[in-house]
This record gives sequence, C-alpha cells and structure tokens, in this order.
Amino acid sequence: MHDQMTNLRYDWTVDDALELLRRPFHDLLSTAHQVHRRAFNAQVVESAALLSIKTGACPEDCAYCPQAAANNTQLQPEPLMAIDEIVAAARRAHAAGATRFCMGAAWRAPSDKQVEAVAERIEAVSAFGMETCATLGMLTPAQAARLAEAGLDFYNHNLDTSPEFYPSIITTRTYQDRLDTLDAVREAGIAVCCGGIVGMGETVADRAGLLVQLARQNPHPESVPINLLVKVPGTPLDGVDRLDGLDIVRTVAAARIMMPNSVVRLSAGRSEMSDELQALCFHAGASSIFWGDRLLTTDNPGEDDDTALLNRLGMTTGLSSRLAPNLSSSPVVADRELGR
Ligand code: SAM
Ligand code: DTB
Ligand code: SF4
Repeated sequence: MHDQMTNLRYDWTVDDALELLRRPFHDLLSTAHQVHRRAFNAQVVESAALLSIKTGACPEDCAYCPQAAANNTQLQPEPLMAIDEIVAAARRAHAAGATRFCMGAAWRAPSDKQVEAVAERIEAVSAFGMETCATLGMLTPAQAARLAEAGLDFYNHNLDTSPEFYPSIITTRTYQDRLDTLDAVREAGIAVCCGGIVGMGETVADRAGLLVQLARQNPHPESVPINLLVKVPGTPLDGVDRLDGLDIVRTVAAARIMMPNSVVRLSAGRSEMSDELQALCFHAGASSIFWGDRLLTTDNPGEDDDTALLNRLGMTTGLSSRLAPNLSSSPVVADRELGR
C-alpha cells in the first residue's frame, strides 16, 4: 500500500529492497540523502544514552549476545539496579548531552513484578525531562499498558535479521513472538524502536528481508536502530568475517528511503568504524547515535570523540532531528528513484 497523503509505502518487497541495496553506490546515496533532507535537519543527530539495568544470565540463546547464559563470556551478572543509581546515571547522561535514556534488561520476558519495578524507574527518569526508552524482552499487552502509564516514550525490540536467517541466530523464541511484542507496544501507544544487526554473516537478501519486515509495518517504527555486530569472545559469532563498511552505508541508505520519516540510528559497532565511514552513514540518512562511552556491556566511542567528529562535520546533537511534519511530503525526489 502507498499512502498518497503521507507519501509513505507499506508494500515493500524483498526485490524492491534488493534493488536499492544493489544500486550503484552514488545513485543510492544521492536518493537517500535527498529523502533525508525532506524530513530531517541534516546537521542534527539525536543522542540516546544506554544503561544496562539488569545484566547477564539471560535464558535466551541469541548467538551475538554477550549476556546470554548459553554464551561463555566473562560477563559478571548483575541484578536489577536500584532506582537512585539509575537516576544518578540518567542525570549524568543528561548533563553530558544525551536527550534520551534507554534502559536495557537481559530478560527473556519480564514478570509483572519486574515490569512494576521498571515502571517506577521510568517514572523517576521521566520526572526530570529526559525521553525514556526501555528494552526488557517480550511483553504482554497488559505489561505494555503499564509501561505506557508510567510515561515510557519508546520501547526497543529488534527483529534482528530476516525471518529466514533468524533461526540460525536464535532458537529460544520465534520471529512471531517478536512481532507480537511489537503489536502490544504499538497498541499501548508507546513509540516503537525496532531494527536489527548487520555483520552476523547474513546475505544481502537477509538484509533486504529485515528491511522489508520493518518497512511493511504500518505505521513504520519511529526509530530504526541499525547495529553492526559487536564481536565478543565466547559468543558463537565472534569469528564471523567483517562486513564491508560500504554495505553498512547501503543498509542505512535503504532504510532511509524505505522509511522516510523514521529516525535511523547508527547504533552498536561505531567503535569499530572510522570517522569517514560514520560520516557516510550520516550522509545516507542516519540521524541518531548512542551517546556515552558504554553501550550495554561493550564500548562506544564516548562524548569527546563524538563531539569532535560532529564538529568536524558541522553537526550538533539535538532533541529531534525531524523537521516539521508538513515538510516531509514535498515531492523533491521523483517516484521513479524511490522505486515506486
Ligand atoms: N533482552 C532484551 C531483548 O533482547 O529484547 C533487551 C536487551 S538486548 C541486549 C537489545 C538488543 O541489543 C538486541 O535485540 C540486539 O539487537 C542488540 N545486541 C545485543 N548484542 C549485540 C551485539 N553483540 N552486537 C550488536 N547488537 C547487539
Ligand atoms: C539496539 O538496537 N542496540 C542497543 C539497544 N538497542 C538496546 C544495544 C546494543 C548492545 C551491544 C552489545 C552490548 O553492549 O552488550
Ligand atoms: Fe537476552 Fe536480549 Fe541478549 Fe538475547 S539479546 S541473550 S534476549 S539480553
């Protein structure tokens, strides 16, 4: 379906996505950048801080994840953090320039008691004006409603990869389980943050398959994190071949074109990327990053390096990289170029 009012498409096919991912690089980038400028201020990136509020000993078997109990990593498990510690971390992140605070927990699916405890933490962080995000695993509709009531702005739940490649990466929960949680989050009125991971040994068709799963959602996820696999010793994916950096740029560009109003976040893996590669990703339409020197359990570039990079690019951080919504539908790019 193509919504003529909003100029958004929800009928993307794998062939459409493959056609984008395989375009001559400059044609793809040129279109993505023009689409980006219709809806976004190209000089602004959003800055989200991450905190692992419950770490490790996770019963899921995600092959990429240092927190899975099944993976033999050196990670020290930690129970749910106390409210005052979380609030102190959020205040520090706010003072360091982050506008969103994302709390991650290594759960398969939280109990109602655990959701209640996180709801209190969300209320405490919202109270001093930061946007809140949580990623806690699978949720029931009632749990999503409780988090919405607590004031949660975003819920992160990734599809990770294509439905075809998914069973090679995770066996303890299904693709449909993830889609059901996304429905519950959407239904509760919380904005959806949903993306995936590249560089896990997937094919270009798998990257196309992931993008199509995201872009066939109506509405599109408000935030789309594109993570580059962080390889952690002890995880089954530690030895996979490095993904060509230009394929990361292509994935960002295709996401930008397919979901023109969504905020595409260049997420995990930036510590392994050159400044030049990150600059290309911003040009291709990424307008959000994780801010601070820690992701959940692994390293991120840190405020000083990121501030220096943004300065060199004439860019700044800001609460929203989105332009006014009515600017987003001006037909600057010919339908032909967008694959319509
Ligand atoms: N346990 C919850 C879940 O899986 O939904 C929330 C936390 S989990 C760590 C959040 C996301 O982090 C995963 O869905 C995955 O996309 C990403 N992630 C985990 N380990 C990663 C790694 N080594 N490299 C890149 N992304 C990773
Ligand atoms: C997302 O897409 N990436 C973040 C956030 N959502 C929760 C997590 C990245 C985790 C990288 C590995 C680690 O630090 O444990
Ligand atoms: Fe657990 Fe989430 Fe890591 Fe999977 S990605 S092992 S569910 S913490």
